[in-house]
Amino acid sequence: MISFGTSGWRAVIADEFTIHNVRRVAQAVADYLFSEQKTFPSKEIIIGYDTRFMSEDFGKVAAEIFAANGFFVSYSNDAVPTPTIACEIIRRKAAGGINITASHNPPQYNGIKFSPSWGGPALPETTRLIEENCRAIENNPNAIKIVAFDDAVKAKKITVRSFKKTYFTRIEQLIDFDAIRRSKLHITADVMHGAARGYLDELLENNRIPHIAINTNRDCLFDGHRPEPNGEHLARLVSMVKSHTRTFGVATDGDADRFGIIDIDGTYIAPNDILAVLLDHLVRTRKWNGVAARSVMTSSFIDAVAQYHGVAMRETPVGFKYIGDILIKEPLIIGGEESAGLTIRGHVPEKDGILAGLLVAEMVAMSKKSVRAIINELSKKVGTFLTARMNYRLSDDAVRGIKTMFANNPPKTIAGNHVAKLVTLDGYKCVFDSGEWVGIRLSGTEPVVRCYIEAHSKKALTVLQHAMQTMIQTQK
Ligand code: VG1
Ligand code: CO
Repeated sequence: MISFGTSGWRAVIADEFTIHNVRRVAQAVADYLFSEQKTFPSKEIIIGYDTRFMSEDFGKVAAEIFAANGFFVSYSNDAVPTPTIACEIIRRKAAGGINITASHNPPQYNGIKFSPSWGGPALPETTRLIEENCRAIENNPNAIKIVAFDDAVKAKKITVRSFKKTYFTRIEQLIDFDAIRRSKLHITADVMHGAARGYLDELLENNRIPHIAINTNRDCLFDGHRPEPNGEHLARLVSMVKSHTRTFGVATDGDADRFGIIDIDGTYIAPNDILAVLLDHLVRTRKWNGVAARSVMTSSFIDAVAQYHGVAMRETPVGFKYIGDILIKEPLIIGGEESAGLTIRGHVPEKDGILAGLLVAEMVAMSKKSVRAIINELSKKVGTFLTARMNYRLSDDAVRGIKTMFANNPPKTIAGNHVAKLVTLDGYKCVFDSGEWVGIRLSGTEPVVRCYIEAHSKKALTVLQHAMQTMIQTQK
């Protein structure tokens, strides 16, 4: 059973993530393009991969299928960020692209992300058809067409390329590297052994920004933890930033579409806060107006900033595909998610951790203040928003119990707070009269239930955390 979750298909290597299943998915995507989508800009497919175990080999396996199906494949010569693939799909007017990656998941996983010609992560209406094709192929193994990689290269059906140039040009158009250079800010870049190596560090090098890059070697075990740039996994970056003056830390996840920010004093800054301060920064420095977007479990700090500047807000289900879709259709200034994904006007409809880190560096450089100071100043104008996110591994029975409770008898009060609104865009979000809220949903990338909380004070945050903990534990 191959299924696409919040972003792509992910599975444990050698269990479900096998060469055979990669062939199935590639054939299913090829079938989708020919039979369901019918028209696409060209017969070109972009193929990239991350730094995981055998990712480049799985990429070749996919290339062999697309070439045999009559596509011209641009196969990356190295591990490549997901946003770089998005950029290349759009520049080459390709039919789409795939990335062999399991993003921030633990090392045992690999996966496939598919983006159609518009460059953003495929929407559910697309992945549903691909899943159906996968099932049809399972019953008819002859449906898979294959040509040997080297033969296809000789026949010019597959070309091995670097996707760097266009991407670097784009980032250099969007980021004020001169401002960063003039500020004499030093940057420590933690690429977490992932696909930003050779990208984030090279961009800093090419633009003469004093920097140190860490964890640039390939390590398929990612130092023993998943390559997710949150507070738990950036100890080395924190200690480097603490031991150097005027140094700011940026990190990226396994496929470089998420960011992690370590302020100049060595503290980790929540992505929710970054989205809010960046909207303010973009409106003030770029003079942009239009709309901003966030997924449902993301903090309303950005809403408050949007309201302050007269910018309209859009709320989406979880997953960057929905934000990407808004970027294509509306004058988006910035769109983001609490999980540390964002993109801005003029960029691809895909989240980009490299762009995000550099944009925060630009903001710090221009304002000559720490990120914390910028957040505090903004909070004085629009209010304080504190957030928490908890993950629970629950039994199937417990998950069913929670679902049934919210579907049939959603709580009317939680920890004494009256539920004023129940948002059901993705899971359940209970918004209280005060605007504080709690949310609960099933992850589409990991076998966990996620619980999200937003409050206006530390005390309220703790009270709500306990209430949710109790609610979830009584289901076990
Ligand atoms: C998580 C995040 C979501 C993000 C998705 C893909 O999904 O919550 O915001 O878009 O991962 O990120 P879920 O369903 O597990 O909560 V990535 O960097 O893995 O492509
Ligand atoms: Co990612």
